[in-house]
Amino acid sequence: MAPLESTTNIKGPNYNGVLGLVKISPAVSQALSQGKAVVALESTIISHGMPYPQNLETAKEVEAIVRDNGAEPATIAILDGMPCVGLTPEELERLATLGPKCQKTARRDIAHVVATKGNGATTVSATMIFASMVGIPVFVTGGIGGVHRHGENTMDISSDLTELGRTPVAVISAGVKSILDIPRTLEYLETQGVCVTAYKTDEFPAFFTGRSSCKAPCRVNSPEDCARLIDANLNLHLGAGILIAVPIPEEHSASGSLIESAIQRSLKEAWDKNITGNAQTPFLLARVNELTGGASLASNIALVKNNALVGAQIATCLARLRR
Ligand code: PSU
Ligand code: MN
Repeated sequence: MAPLESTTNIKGPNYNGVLGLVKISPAVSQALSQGKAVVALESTIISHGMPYPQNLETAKEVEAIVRDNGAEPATIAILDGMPCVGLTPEELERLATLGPKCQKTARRDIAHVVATKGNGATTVSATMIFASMVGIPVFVTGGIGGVHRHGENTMDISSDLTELGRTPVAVISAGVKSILDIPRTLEYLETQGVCVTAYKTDEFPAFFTGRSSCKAPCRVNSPEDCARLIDANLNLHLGAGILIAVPIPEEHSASGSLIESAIQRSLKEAWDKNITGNAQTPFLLARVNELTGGASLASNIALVKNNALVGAQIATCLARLRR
């Protein structure tokens, strides 16, 4: 029998006591030690959220937008069992080509992926954990998971929501997709004590469109407003995260009725095929894209890039505030 050895090395920088359990790229490590702005990015959106090669192109463009706006991008994934914060171009390419062969990794999956030296694409929940561990308070994604439709019966509620309740990272997203139950998602976030705020609007955005008919609990009007909110949350040690919901730019917003009918059909197919659990979100995303002839993917890419721009501006303001 092979001798038992630890699955994580003990070398590397020691941010917040992480002691090499996590590999931090030299660029991210330098930015963190100098108090510069860093933006965390997730990897399930690359592996399961978009097809190749658009996933790789988008991931690279998003990193470039973050850099051009004064912050260091830190894409987070688990490679060969090692949680990585900041990927090399080769690592990013590997993740994108592996695609759904990577394990979709939420909080519950992390220990298993590390122990088996697997490749894990981190969801919002798992990405928040590693961002928080190394001291990155700002994280950009496309959309977060939520309470699924009929979630009151299936209990399918994304662990993104409980993570937001327990990990002090601000997540910049385009709100919650209408494949989910938006009013119940907002209720659940309230129960979890998560500050939910909409960016330059009173309405909580619904990913492909800026409109959900749900009023956002609060509103912010600038990156400075967001930075002050994050700073207050950290100073008070409230412990929970913040959701900053940025509406998709009007010119990229998809036709509401086209998307809605594709969503309805995809939901029915998922139900008929009994696609449940963590397979449901990737199935719905891919099906809605097929049924809209790629229109939903184009909107998805546009909103992620816009979130990256806003997120970098917020991270830059926050770094100035906390220096
Ligand atoms: N919504 C999207 N694109 C995505 C996801 C959600 O528009 O890629 C991914 C994110 O990684 C999110 C995860 O954290 O799906 C939620 O999965 P689930 O619903 O199984 O919790
Ligand atoms: Mn689920």
